[in-house]
Amino acid sequence: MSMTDGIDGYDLIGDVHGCGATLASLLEKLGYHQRGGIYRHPRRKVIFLGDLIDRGPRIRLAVTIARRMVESGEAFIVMGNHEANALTYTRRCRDGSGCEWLREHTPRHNRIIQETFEQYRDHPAEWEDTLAWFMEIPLLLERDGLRVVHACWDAPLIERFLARYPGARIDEDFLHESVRPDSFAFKALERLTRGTHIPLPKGVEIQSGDGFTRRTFRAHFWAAAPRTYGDVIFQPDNLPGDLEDRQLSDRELARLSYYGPDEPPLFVGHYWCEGIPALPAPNIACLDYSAVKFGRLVAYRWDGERELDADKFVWIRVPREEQARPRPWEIDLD
Ligand SMILES: [Mn+2]
Repeated sequence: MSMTDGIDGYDLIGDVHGCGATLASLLEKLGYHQRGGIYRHPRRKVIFLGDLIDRGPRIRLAVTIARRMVESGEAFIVMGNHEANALTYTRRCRDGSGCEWLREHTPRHNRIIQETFEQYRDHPAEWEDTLAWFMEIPLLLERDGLRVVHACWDAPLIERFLARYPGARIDEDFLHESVRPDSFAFKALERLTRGTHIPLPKGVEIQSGDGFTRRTFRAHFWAAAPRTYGDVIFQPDNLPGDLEDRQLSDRELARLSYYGPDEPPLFVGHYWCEGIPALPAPNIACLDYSAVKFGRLVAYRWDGERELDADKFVWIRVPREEQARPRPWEIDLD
């Protein structure tokens, strides 16, 4: 397949979460070289799957590398739930709406964005400018025969969303609408950047590996005829007891999205997989392998193939030992 701009292909990169030095190492491994503060490849472009910020040690570096590539046409990016969170967390509600911030400043929400705030604390203008850039990031991308979204490609929702936002970019009204659970903006932002969550039965909780207590589980969208929780669960944490065998109710089935095997290749991040990268379906790849939790920062080298190939994953391991981690090389940030 011939591609726009005559390039050979795209290198898709999963959730970076502030692992800026690891990102630089991954780009070098993929054959990108930095000149004048911008990473370039003579015949390829990068697509970032969102979630550049939060959690990791070098958030500003991660954002700067990605943003410079995007703004100079060397890369594309879609919005992750963490960028969406940052936008709503930092916006005051409109008068008469009965709330203070679009995303409530609860202890849980504070904790999620804490690292980002600390690392930008001495750079307030850069943070404001970064938030403005987040507003320009599309929720999805379809290009040269591939599809990209942070968490879930839900075709009916995307069709409605694109009818209102042909460039796939949101605006202020959308953000304000997105905090009302009965709104279309809420449904679209939630499904595209966070995927489908199924509430656990009353009283059941999961103590998750990332330290949070969860009362829902993450469901995937590539099972043709799912019947049980076990048929759709997609997360490292197991369901307690024998809940895997529990039948999905009609209501739960109606909530699920479905992406069939004849659709174009689709790349997502978000689901913090673990271990050696693998393909959940022949036309779907998840590239979030928990880099920030000492997993792998993962890329997929796509050359136009309709059927994906697990040999085309490329990754950098993030070891726990400080000395063994990628060197924190700086691209000139000024
Ligand atoms: Mn993520």
